[in-house]
Amino acid sequence: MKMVFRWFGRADDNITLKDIAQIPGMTGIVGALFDVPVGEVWPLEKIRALADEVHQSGLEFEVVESVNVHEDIKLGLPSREQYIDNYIQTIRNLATVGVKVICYNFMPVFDWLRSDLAKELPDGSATMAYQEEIIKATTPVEIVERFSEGSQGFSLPGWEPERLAELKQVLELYEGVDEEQLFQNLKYFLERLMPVCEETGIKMAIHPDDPPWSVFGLPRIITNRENLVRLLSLVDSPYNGLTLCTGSLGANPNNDIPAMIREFGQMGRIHFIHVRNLKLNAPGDFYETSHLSSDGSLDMFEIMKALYDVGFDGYIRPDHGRMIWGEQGRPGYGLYDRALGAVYLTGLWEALNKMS
Ligand code: DNO
Repeated sequence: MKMVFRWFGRADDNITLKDIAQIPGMTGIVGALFDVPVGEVWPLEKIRALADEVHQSGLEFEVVESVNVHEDIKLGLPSREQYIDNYIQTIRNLATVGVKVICYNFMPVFDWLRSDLAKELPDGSATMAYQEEIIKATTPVEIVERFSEGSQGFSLPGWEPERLAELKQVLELYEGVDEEQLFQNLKYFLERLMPVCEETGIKMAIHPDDPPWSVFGLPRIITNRENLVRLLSLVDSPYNGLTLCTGSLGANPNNDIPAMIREFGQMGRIHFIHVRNLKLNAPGDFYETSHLSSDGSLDMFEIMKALYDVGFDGYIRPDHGRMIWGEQGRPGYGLYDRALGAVYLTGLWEALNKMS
């Protein structure tokens, strides 16, 4: 496995590449161009500049998260053709600088969703939380406002202002789209992409829906084992794979994460994994914890063991961390707690390796 760390770029991160390179065991960053509007081609010169900057710090740049998918593709509108052509050109440009995996998601309108971006825990740290009853009592417009107020001045991944500005119209467009239709639209998208993925060697790795159930009446399909099986069979190619996110899928206690890792890992379809822990209070009520097994509801040893047993050789990153030690950072993406998480996961891996 290769341990990597998400970085938002020099212009929009409180963390430097030097900070990241100093984390023990870190091999590379997970990056993106955040100033290209969703749907447009990522220019080669900009990608190259980012890659050069990362390489100069002694880190690799082999994973992109995310190349976001334009809503017209998810909606299956005729205008999707142009956006898919653009996506394909972006894949080609990313391959040119050595990118191997693209993480993306197919969640209508909203990406990850929380009711609280800074819930205070008894130890004084701050974390992100989700309570279904709060979400149910909040309108989509209010949630967008809450995210922008709670973002500490940072942009939040997946919450692109230009898309959310047209919230009402976009939500209306989804009124006729159910889960079945969304699957068909995903299949269409993947079928168009696969030849160029095979040609360039870039693997597509879909991120699960977070949380893994419908929000605001919108369809969500990347939610459980059965739907993941269906997704992989939409196009049965190793280039159609997964970003297995333990925290997203783990919000539903019926999702057995180690079992999923074993099943999909054996098939060679997990290209990237986000490892994070969370504490489930009740269905639809959770908050994110440190990565440590004993702090949350997920067993990190069992997760790492499943990865180890299937011979996982893809990319792994610590996922959301709490704000600790007085850090003022992008919610979920500070330096300290994620660095602790990374080293903890690397330590579990070392133990598994030496015990085997
Ligand atoms: C949130 C992230 C997501 C993820 C996208 C991938 O913190 O896990 O925004 O990057 O869903 O497309």
